[in-house]
Amino acid sequence: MPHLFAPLTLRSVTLRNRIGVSPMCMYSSTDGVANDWHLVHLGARAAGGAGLVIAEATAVSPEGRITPGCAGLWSDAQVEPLTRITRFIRAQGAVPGIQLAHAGRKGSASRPWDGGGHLAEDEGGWTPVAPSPVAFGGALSSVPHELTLAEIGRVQADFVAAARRALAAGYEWLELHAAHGYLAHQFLSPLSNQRTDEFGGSFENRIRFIVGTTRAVRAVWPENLPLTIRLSCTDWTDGGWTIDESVELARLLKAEGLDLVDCSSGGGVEKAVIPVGAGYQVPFASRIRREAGIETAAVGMITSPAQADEIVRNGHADLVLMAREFLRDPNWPLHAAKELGVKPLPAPPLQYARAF
Ligand code: 531
Repeated sequence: MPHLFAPLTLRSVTLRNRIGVSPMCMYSSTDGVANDWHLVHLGARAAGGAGLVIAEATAVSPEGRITPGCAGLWSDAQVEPLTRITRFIRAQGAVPGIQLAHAGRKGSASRPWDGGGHLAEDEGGWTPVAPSPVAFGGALSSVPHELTLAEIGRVQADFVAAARRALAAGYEWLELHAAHGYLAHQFLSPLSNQRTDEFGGSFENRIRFIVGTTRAVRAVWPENLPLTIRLSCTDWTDGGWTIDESVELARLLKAEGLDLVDCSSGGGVEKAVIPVGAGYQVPFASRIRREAGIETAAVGMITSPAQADEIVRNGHADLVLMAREFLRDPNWPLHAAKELGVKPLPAPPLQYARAF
């Protein structure tokens, strides 16, 4: 089994190690356009030695944003500032990735540091959309508009158009966000999907949105570049989406040309009881990898080099993604290599060499 600092090749993209920066919302865009903050945030972590740097949940349409500050790729004007970022990430030896997303009923919220609740239209918000007119609950109390069949097709077309723009911006790794209670997850879970048409009810119907979206995106995303998905592998709630369903979905998506499943969990309902602890989601990555025969990424409460290395060495996942740990230490990979005694040590940027 490879170790944390062994390269990973998917299609014709090779990561220099198995360490990725998880997509993290920055809530710092205006009209969905990336700026200096995003360049520094993502660029610093590429310079810090990550193999993969994934840009935050990037909305495929304005109403698909979580907050008015979220990133977007619904317009050609959003491409150029991202091109600057992908160029810098690549120059540091990392692979630039992006997560495409639609927030569904969790959209139209204020930024977390402003409370995170739903915004009214006169506060800069909009009417969120969803598979069914069921509010998330708590501070996300707006009842969403139930998508019509034509509107579902439109959202899927938005994913395709955004994927084309991501390619134009220089991204080499595309992740579809189907986790954390956002639109694709809302279709998957019976707790949020109460439709009686071909997009709701049976497993086959609930997965129809993401299977169709994956197929349509794969058709425009180049053959030589990896296409991946983030799943909430379980709702941690009776009557919700399950790990067994995730395994089955992973098998089906592999047949559609999907290359990797990024295994997260939760976020679909307000009151789930989640056993959060070190590496608590790793068993999902391990099971999907083993039973669906697809590459996986482990994410969630992964902080120490030994822990990350163990996940890869024991074949639980092919890649480890970290979020908060990368906020604490942008140079985590360089520090981890030293701690693990990796030989030869990965080279820091020449400008920083004297510090490592
Ligand atoms: C945290 C989160 C993790 C797991 C379940 C629910 C929420 N994140 C998720 C982010 C937005 C900010 C909070 C996204 O997935 C876009």
